[in-house]
Amino acid sequence: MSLTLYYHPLSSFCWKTLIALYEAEIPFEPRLVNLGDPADRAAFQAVWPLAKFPVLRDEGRGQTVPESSIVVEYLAQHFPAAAGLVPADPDLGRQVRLLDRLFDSYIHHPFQGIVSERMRPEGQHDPYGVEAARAKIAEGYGLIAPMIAGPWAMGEAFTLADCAALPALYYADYAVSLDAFPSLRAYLDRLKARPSVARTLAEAEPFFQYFPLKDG
Ligand SMILES: N[C@@H](CCC(=O)N[C@@H](CS)C(=O)NCC(=O)O)C(=O)O
Repeated sequence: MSLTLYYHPLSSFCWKTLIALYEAEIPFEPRLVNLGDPADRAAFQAVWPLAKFPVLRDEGRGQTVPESSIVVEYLAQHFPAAAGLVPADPDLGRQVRLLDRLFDSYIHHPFQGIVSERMRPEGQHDPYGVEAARAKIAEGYGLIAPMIAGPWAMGEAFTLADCAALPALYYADYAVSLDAFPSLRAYLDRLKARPSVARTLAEAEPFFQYFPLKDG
């Protein structure tokens, strides 16, 4: 098979690309990377030295594509079924990329910081940093909520912005409840019911026991 996705089923940024692949029904070989295994980590580092997933390898075109948003851009560029994920219209395309960036920068990344903090050794915790991250997420919710057109981020079309929204909102809800933002909660519920998303979440389910914030 020409496409290989280096990923982990629990990885939030991998979800963005899995949703895009399932949305467009693009066949690919899933290559689960166990970063805790030194040999597997080294093999992955030979593909992408930063050892951050997702990474898409397209043997047919001889391309290695890192970074979740860039993977979705690549799919939209080369696979007609994925073209609508990043609208060709420059203004619509810019709005989709803006939402993708806002979800990543103001919800997803601060949430990652909270998870990393939870995994620090005793004596190395940073409660001030966690509070700052939580405040940033709440600010992100407030910023983005009025920008969601409905039913999807851009209206009727399902795009990269929705692929980015699901992992950000799904996971951040564990750190800062969406209850104060009913329109975002409703949007997250609609996303969860989307077949590409439901499949992504079902595949993550067996690994969820390893998610550090699952018990609050
Ligand atoms: N900006 C990157 C972020 C990728 C990222 O942070 N991936 C995490 C998993 S969600 C990872 O690889 N973590 C492993 C590590 O940092 O060692 C993207 O959009 O793909």
